[in-house]
Amino acid sequence: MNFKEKLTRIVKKNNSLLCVGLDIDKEKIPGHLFKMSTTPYVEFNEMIIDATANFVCAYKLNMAFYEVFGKQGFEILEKTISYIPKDIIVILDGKRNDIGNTAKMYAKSLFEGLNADAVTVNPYLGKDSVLPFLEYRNKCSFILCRTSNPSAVDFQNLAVSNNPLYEIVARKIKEWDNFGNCGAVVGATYPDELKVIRGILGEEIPILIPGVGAQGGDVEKTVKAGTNKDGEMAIINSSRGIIYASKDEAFSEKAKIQAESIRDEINKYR
Ligand code: OMP
Repeated sequence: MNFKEKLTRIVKKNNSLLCVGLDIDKEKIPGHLFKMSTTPYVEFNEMIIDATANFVCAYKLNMAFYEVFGKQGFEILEKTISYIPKDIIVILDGKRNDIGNTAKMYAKSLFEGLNADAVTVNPYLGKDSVLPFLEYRNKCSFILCRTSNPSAVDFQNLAVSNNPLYEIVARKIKEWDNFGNCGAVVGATYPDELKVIRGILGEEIPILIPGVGAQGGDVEKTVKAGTNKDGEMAIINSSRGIIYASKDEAFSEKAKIQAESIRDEINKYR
């Protein structure tokens, strides 16, 4: 089964475009877990997964939040990935890239070593750096197009041949999508740009859209601008807004309520 088939199935099964970001942070994880468990981060992720798995199409693990723990972080990452139900999409978010020879190793480590369904890829080095990721035809490479942070404008909105750079990147993503395994990353905090990018990408290319929740992206505008005409091909991520909804012992119940409520809000506008 390829990535889009897997995505379509889980979107239908859970009636959801929601992606929960498992960005573990020592400062934010409920304190009692450190007293009751020798593996508090794994425990935390497993409880969040148990609570939210019926309301998501994907989980996104940002590598930085695991790499910060060194060897132990890698173990937490592996255990968490293996705990995620097999029909749910796993996105490894490392925004990787380098020259082709090195990019090949990044792609291999994420897709083969860690068995990701999808990854995030930086397009700054151009086509030959992205191609090693696209060799994995059954997976998906989400290419950074218009990020959610305020300083995204520094480069991404610069006019190149009279077009903002993010439009040129969107056209390249469309051009590189020969095997139906390209996606784009566009922040929910810029719905106008998101709409333009959806127009360039057409109906079939999935967009990973982070920025609702803690970063304040508007759910209605995001859904209307980012989905295709069938209300699909968008994966809308919230990390802190869901997993850290509460720091008390009922944290996973609160995360569940939050995930269900965002899932339903997204569906209202599809
Ligand atoms: P919250 O702001 O806590 O919901 O987390 C957002 C997650 O999405 C983090 O893991 C970010 O690194 C990631 N992200 C963005 O916030 N903005 C982007 O433009 C791109 C990403 C990403 O590629 O996932």
